[in-house]
Amino acid sequence: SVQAASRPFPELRKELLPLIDHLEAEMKSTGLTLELLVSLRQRLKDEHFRLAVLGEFKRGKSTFVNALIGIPGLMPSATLPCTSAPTEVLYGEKQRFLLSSGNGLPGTFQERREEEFRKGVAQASKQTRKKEEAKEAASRVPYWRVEVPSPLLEDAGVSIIDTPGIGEDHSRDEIAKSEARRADAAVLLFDATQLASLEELKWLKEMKSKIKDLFLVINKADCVEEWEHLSLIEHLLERIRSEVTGDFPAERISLQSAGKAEEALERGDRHDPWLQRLHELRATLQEELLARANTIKVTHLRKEIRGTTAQIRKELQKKEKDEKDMFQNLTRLPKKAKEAGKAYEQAKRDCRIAVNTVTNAKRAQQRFWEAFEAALPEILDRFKKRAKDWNADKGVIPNPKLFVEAITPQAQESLIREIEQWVEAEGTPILAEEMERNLEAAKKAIERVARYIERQTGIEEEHLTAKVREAALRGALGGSAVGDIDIPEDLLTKGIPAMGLGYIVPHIVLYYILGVISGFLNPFLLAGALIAGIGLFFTGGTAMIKNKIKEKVAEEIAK
Ligand SMILES: Nc1nc2c(ncn2[C@@H]2O[C@H](COP(=O)(O)OP(=O)(O)OP(=O)(O)O)[C@@H](O)[C@H]2O)c(=O)[nH]1
Ligand SMILES: [Mg+2]
Repeated sequence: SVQAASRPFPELRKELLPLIDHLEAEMKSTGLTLELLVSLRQRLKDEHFRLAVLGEFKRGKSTFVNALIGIPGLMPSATLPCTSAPTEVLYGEKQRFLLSSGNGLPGTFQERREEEFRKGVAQASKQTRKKEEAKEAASRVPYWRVEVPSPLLEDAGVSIIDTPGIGEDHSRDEIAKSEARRADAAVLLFDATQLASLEELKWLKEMKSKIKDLFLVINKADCVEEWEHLSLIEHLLERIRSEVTGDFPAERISLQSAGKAEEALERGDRHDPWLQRLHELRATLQEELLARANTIKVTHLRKEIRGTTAQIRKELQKKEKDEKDMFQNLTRLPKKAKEAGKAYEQAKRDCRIAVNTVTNAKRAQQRFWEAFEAALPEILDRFKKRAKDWNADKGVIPNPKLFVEAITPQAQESLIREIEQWVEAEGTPILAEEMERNLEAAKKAIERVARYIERQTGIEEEHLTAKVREAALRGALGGSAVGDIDIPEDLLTKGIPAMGLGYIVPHIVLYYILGVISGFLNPFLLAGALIAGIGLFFTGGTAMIKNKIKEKVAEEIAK
């Protein structure tokens, strides 16, 4: 829970870090990206209340940092030339020296040896004479971080930044300014022996709006007489109020001796008045900083954590769903494959049945035709006997069309009756006998293939059937009148073939269309074509038989 904004930030951090570790362990097992947590942890660890220690060169900044955190000699001081790189001191479980490759940005630090730090931080940097080059030069300056196991830092959740002196060199000025801007609060050090130079006041005037919380320290107070102390504070306050900020609070000016405090620390003299004085300042700073750390840092962090957890939750949910789906699919897969294989085999078998139906239909046609040819002379004999004046011209009739014209209407009727009688008595049973055997099976096979195709393509059978039926029926039944001899439709389409026309043809067209649309399984494209073949037999077949009859009759008559 990140509820309590009133709780100190370090406390919150202490609570949150193990939570993040836990979350990270949980997430590791899911294989999710950990970047979010890594960066959150980094931010959490790096999110310090930054207190910058600023001042002109040799004001005792490094000494002050050492005394404040209670580790004498940590920051190299009294060195010539002077502090050249900013150094951030913060809490760590053990003392470590780290160098940043990215201007002090989180995650850019690498551990170095202490000697390297000591040498590096005090190294004389090349003077930047031109102001234009200062920014660029400042960005190239190394950035150090020192981690120390100081409970003071841990408790306060503060990092203290030792900066290069101002008013000395353009690039150092840039560094100091950028640290002042980055900081949440700053301590500006003055020298009691040369209080408030014009340069210092000018700098402060320029930076006052950029520095969030300012504390002033008159350092090296041990170098002036005690009776001067109060007037020094008053003097500085007056100048600040008249030249920088009219309402600067008096409590924010403190008189110190960092040098003496550091010495007392070295001696282990906890009752040293300078050290006591410093502790008082530290308490004030801590109080103020903690209040701000809570309101600023916690709010900031809350937002970040909320964002991160929301994102993690989303990722987890997605992952969970994916896994569930995948698992379900995996468990279903063998069954599905088996089913698919079975269905495919069945559909193939069904197609074969349909093909057989075509073959049988052809045989039926063949047998029908043979029987008709055999019966035709007899039919015509009967016709001739009944209709004596059937041929008005009595000449040779060269083709079926002329045959129709040659015979009288009564003769036509008579012939039709003769043929009708034969088809009814002899022809239909031949067709029926051949078709009956396979039609039921074909019907069922086609139904199954339909369902299979429907499942595979997702196209609803009904949807297409309605559209196709009309066209199919038009194609199948449209040409029922054959020439002028109108053989009644039900004569040939009666019975089983009629069933075939009514049922199979629309389906056949449907499957053919489905086969073409889907084109996904060649066997079914083939099946579509084969089934379409049955349809062609039923549509063209009947017409063909009718035409053949007409021709045969004409031929016979013409003889
Ligand atoms: N007498 C006295 N000397 C001090 C005090 N604080 C620092 N010094 C001395 O002042 C000199 C400069 O101290 P540093 O701490 O290096 O000062 P700085 O501001 O860090 O200097 P740069 O980093 O070079 O700008 C050293 O010789 C210190 O011993 C103090 O309170 N009293
Ligand atoms: Mg220094």
